[in-house]
Amino acid sequence: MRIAVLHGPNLNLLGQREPEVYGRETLAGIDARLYALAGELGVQLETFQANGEGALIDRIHESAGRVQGFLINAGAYTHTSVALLDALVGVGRPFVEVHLSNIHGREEFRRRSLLAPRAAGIVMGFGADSYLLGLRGLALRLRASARAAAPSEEV
Ligand code: CA2
Repeated sequence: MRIAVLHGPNLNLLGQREPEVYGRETLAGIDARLYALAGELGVQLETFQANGEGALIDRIHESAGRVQGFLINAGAYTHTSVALLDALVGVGRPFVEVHLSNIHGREEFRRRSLLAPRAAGIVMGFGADSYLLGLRGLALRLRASARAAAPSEEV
């Protein structure tokens, strides 16, 4: 089982700015924790960060053939990008949406996620742990789907 982790705009700044909102952990630190957990779960992982919407969409298209699902923090595109939603839905792989902060406890414009209605699940408000919880949830979901599709095989 292989999962792609996608980090959206400005998340490369993690740990350097706004620690009171987003914590002190760097993106590299989060990725390292995700790789460690993926090892425990027996999942293969790839991670990617981009500030541009097009780069994220290209990555979704390009990686969809080799991964079974996506774990995505789309950053501010969560609230604005129909194109990103279309890409995720278009490739036909389940995705889990994650956020460091609780977007419902912040400004009005952050409370709506365009991705949420099509997400397999959403985890928010636990800082970097949101990613780890989201990865566990996605791996469980993918494993259950694989078992349902091929009950006698080891998945
Ligand atoms: O809480 C989250 O994970 C967000 O997806 C983070 C986005 C924000 O636009 C969403 O509403 C909620 C922002 C990511 C920007 O990250 C920064 C990190 C450090 C310094 C500046 C920005």
